[in-house]
Amino acid sequence: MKTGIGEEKINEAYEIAKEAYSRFGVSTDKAIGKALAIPVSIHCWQGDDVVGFEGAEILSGGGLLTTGNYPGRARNGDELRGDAELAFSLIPGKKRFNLHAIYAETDGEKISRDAIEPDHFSKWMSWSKKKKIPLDFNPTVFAHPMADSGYTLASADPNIRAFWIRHCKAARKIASAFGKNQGCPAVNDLWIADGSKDYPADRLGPRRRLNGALDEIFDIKYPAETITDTVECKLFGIGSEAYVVGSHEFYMGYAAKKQIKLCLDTGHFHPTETIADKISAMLLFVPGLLVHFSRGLRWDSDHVTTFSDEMRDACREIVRSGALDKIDIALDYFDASINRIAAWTIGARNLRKALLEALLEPTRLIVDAEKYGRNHERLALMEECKTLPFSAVWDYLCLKSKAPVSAEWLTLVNAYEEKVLRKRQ
Ligand code: RNT
Ligand code: ZN
Repeated sequence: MKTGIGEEKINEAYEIAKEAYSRFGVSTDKAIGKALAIPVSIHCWQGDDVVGFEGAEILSGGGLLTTGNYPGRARNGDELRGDAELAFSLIPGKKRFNLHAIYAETDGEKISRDAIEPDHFSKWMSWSKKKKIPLDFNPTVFAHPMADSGYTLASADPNIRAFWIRHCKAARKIASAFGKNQGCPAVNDLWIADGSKDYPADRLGPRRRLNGALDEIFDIKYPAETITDTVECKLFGIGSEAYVVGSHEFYMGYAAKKQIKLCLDTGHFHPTETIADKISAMLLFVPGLLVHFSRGLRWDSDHVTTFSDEMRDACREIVRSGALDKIDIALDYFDASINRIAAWTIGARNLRKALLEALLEPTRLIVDAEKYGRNHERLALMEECKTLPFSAVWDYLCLKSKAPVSAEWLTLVNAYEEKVLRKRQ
């Protein structure tokens, strides 16, 4: 496969593209600058199949499932950081790195989840500072004996509830320490799997308990410059097909009540329902959003995100909302059947591509057509945009930001697989 494209050709194609977009009043240079500046939070858990460093061999519980057994899963912090660094070099634009509580590094000491401290993430924090990659965080409220009943923060057992409240408080403390260390807030996303496989008789009780538990967790105040709190809703999971305590309506209400951000995960709604239309609606009632880009294939299967209509629509809505500063953008999927660095790279490059495409939309022209009732013009412009020379702008963005152009990055991933990943067996 010949992947290299000469710099001259890229520049030439870009000049033609630039002219084509300018006819619609769009500056490609500006769009590139903006697209590169949007932080994309890359999830650490694609690198090791959501196993973490607590000694587990596979992901179990929480209704999450990784399948496949491609060689080269990262087995410790150093491997995960090394793999992530290669991915970072292949993904253009601003990046963050998203950790889960199970990625604490405790030097072999067994620390209970409710007793983890910022110190257990000191390696992550110094790496983050050195690489200038800010961190985000998540409490891990699954894959643990205290979660075996299927209920955690909504459990009827006060001991179980208290344990997870302590864990979530510890997570917020850690996130806030990240924020202090990196000079910008760490997003701390709270997601729990609580729910029931079959129809419950009492839907209200668990929700009332979750509401109370969350109040205890969020009543501790941290400076907004250090932490951004978000809560993530879900429709169903494996083992919680009939009922999920933290549903969309539940967290929509909760986030509005507490004035914290709501996390919309693209895989967490009915299969025909997409999140694009939810963005503008929710922005009126909460201080902001976190979007988890994932890809459900028939169910919330967490496949690697593709450059799909769903992703492109969501990015367009994020950009059109004019609220980029209030929307945190993250990836959330895990595929153990393919090279994991490629999985990161494919998903993250797609997301950056979709953001660039959204920024290249001649939104003003389209909105004007709509405003004056010229809806044929609105439709015509939307359709014309689809065949503008977008790929030339994308290639140029990669070239300018020193990321590999086109499929060039595959050579680097394949070489690393040979040299490093295949030796991990
Ligand atoms: C699960 C949620 C959640 C997790 C991560 C690992 O359905 O999407 O965000 O994927 O916390
Ligand atoms: Zn998610």
